[in-house]
Amino acid sequence: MSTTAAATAKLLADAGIERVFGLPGGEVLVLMDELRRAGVDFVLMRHEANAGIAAAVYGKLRRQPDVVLTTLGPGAANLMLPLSSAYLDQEPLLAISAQIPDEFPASHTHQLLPLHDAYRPIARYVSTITADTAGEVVPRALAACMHRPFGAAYLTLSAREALKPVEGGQVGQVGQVGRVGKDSGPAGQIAARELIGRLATAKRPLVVIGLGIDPVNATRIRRWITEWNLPVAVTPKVKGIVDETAPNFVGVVSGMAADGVMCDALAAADLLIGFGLDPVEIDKTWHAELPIHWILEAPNVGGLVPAGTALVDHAAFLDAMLSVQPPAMWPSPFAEFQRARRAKLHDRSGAAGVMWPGDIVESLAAALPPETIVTTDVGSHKYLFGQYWPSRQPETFWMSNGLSGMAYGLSAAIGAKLARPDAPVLAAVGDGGFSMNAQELESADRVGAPFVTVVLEDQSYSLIKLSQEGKKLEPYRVDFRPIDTVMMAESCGVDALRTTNPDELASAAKHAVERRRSLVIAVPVHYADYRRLF
Ligand SMILES: Cc1ncc(C[n+]2csc(CCOP(=O)(O)OP(=O)(O)O)c2C)c(N)n1
Repeated sequence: MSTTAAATAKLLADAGIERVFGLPGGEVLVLMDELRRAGVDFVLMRHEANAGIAAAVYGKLRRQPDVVLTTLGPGAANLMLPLSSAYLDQEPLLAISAQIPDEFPASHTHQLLPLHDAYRPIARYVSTITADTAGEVVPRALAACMHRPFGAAYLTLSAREALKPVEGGQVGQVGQVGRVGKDSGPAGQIAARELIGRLATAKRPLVVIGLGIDPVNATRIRRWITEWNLPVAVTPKVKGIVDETAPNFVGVVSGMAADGVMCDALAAADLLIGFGLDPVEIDKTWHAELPIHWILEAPNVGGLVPAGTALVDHAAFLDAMLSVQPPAMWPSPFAEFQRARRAKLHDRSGAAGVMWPGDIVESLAAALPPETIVTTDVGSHKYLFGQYWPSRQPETFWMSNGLSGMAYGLSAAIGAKLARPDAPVLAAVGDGGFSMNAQELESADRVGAPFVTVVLEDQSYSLIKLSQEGKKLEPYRVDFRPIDTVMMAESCGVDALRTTNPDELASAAKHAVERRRSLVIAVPVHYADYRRLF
């Protein structure tokens, strides 16, 4: 006879889920074992938050929600970060944790937290798995994650309920969880005609592509931008949707390096086209102040749709655009901004004993193939990579930007490498963020997810230090003593080196990728050098 745990495991396996990430407690062992029997691998990690981030990236790359599994109480409490990330960064993530059984005496408060109440505001669907409801609740949770904007669902299953028999062994069948259907009617063509009319008279149009574009439309939007030679900018989370080495690429908007240049470029446009643009990525308020012609396919985070905007099928819209000739020509109207953006990357300070941050990006980009997946953590280095890493292919750049939560980069790299084992993966992290979850290097090595990690060492929370200086505050509690990155990596079983030589950095990274080996490269930088890039 089947149990609730067995039924849950079968439902997940039948939905195409091949891996569950997590960190167990006694209360989830039965479900873990049923997952094993159902052929679903358990990726054991060293912190639930890291497991959740890895699962979300893994799932998004596989175009389905993935699962993070934790124990009750403290393990479940550690899910706040990945569930918040899933909510604000549009990632499909199903979290399942144990919970105290409802039938326990009311006086039993040990490890009892109001988990549903805590996560309901940020999860699309929250429920309890029981013997009676598993067949309905699990598929509903998976589907909720894929309802755009993608997000999180949260389920609990008590250890007692996990063992209960499921009546008749019937739990229903679920197919591969797919995307919710969208309107592909004439709205796309109407929107196309309207925009063509506006483009006919525009001198400085700028297409700004954001998180709301589905990468399945990458080929179409690339064709449109290229054939019409339209100036284009992107937000960090869709870097690679267009080729950033192409001449019509203007830059990355939303708070990265060179943001002043990018904000000036946005203000200089006479037609801003927000293609899937989601303000969740924007740390300033220009999205509400500048007139934007929105081309949205789904609501933005929070269910928000700008007033008067009709949702359109992006594929139908782009097909309509591609069926006509461009209504005008736009010969490099943003050239001055493109030059200013590039110039910052080479405005080196010459500080001794460190590497100029621009050289880190340029040497790695020259050494690694275009299909390399880059993940970043949060801090000054994120601004650097977000603006200057020349992404060339879709879904090759991963950053926490809606939430902007530290400790994302390493975990995201694990999820990315497991989802795309043939792609080289590079994680770029600060020494602050690295010290939050460097122990996951051991997890990565153990589960067969080799990647290159570059740790930009400046012994400070440099982004915060620069902000402190910018506010003319006293230097206060933003520096720390170094923890030896090389020793830390080696203690996790991963090769490591330290260098301030760009050629050595490039060849070490290239060699590690070719040999499919994990490598950590510590690169000393000067925190103040970042100021020159901002
Ligand atoms: C979880 C979390 N805690 C705090 C912050 C605030 N914060 C943003 S950047 C940053 C500094 C990061 O330092 P480091 O990882 O060394 O990177 P760097 O800025 O030096 O490149 C901090 C503390 C955050 N975004 N996320």
